[in-house]
Amino acid sequence: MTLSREDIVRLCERVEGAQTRAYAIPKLTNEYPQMTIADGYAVQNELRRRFIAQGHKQVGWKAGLTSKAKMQQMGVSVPSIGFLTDRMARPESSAISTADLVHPRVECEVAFVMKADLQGPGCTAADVLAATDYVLPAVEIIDSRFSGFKFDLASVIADNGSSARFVGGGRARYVEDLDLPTLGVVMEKNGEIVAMGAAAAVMGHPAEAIAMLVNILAEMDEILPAGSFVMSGGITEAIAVKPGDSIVARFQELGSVSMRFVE
Ligand code: OOG
Ligand code: MG
Repeated sequence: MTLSREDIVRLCERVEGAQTRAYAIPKLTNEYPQMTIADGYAVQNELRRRFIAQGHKQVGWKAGLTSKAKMQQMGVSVPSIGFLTDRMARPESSAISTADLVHPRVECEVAFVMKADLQGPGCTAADVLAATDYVLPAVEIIDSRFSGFKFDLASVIADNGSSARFVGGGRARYVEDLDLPTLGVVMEKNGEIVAMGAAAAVMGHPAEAIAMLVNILAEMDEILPAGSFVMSGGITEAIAVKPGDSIVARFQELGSVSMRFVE
């Protein structure tokens, strides 16, 4: 780590301001070029601590940058994790305001709900599947707070992996009844197909992304508790949305998730 405790608090306040008041900020590495991934997680952890102190409830975690499409789109090469809270959840079919977002984009993900605690290091996809209660389709609304989408991994991790909103829906299924990697997804915006893919795009199997997440948590002395809602990462690239747009994500075997965006 290169950041002092003062730097961490300072950067956390900067990210918190950008997230809660919806404005863009320059990537943190402009000012702190030595920032490492560990520094990014130190800022993210400080943000999580502050949100929880303000009464937000953590509901789970997300893996990000787990598909080649996303890594190429974002110009990074290692996945990341971020935390999810009750304030980020939105109901299915709802109208989602963009007034409190900077540059929202949507992506299709498979979400896992866990029935047993998981602990790394050494967590495998098989461990994840054994600890999974069920999976359901989800759309994540990510919102990078960095101007012009110019960022690097340390900055995006500090910004909690661009987490902003998420919507779960469709049909919950047991993993043993599905062939997850071959599940197809199609994203429609205003009735037109804008992205499609198969869940294998996420590290060959979305459970691999959850295993990776558990192993990253272990480095921070954290476990993935039973009951957690975990998003395994965008299957396709993220699609920009603006007020007036309506989105339907159709998942083979899992049903669909829809929402519309308003001012
Ligand atoms: C980082 C968030 C990545 C995913 O599913 O890959 C992510 C970003 O693209 O801003 O959530
Ligand atoms: Mg995502």
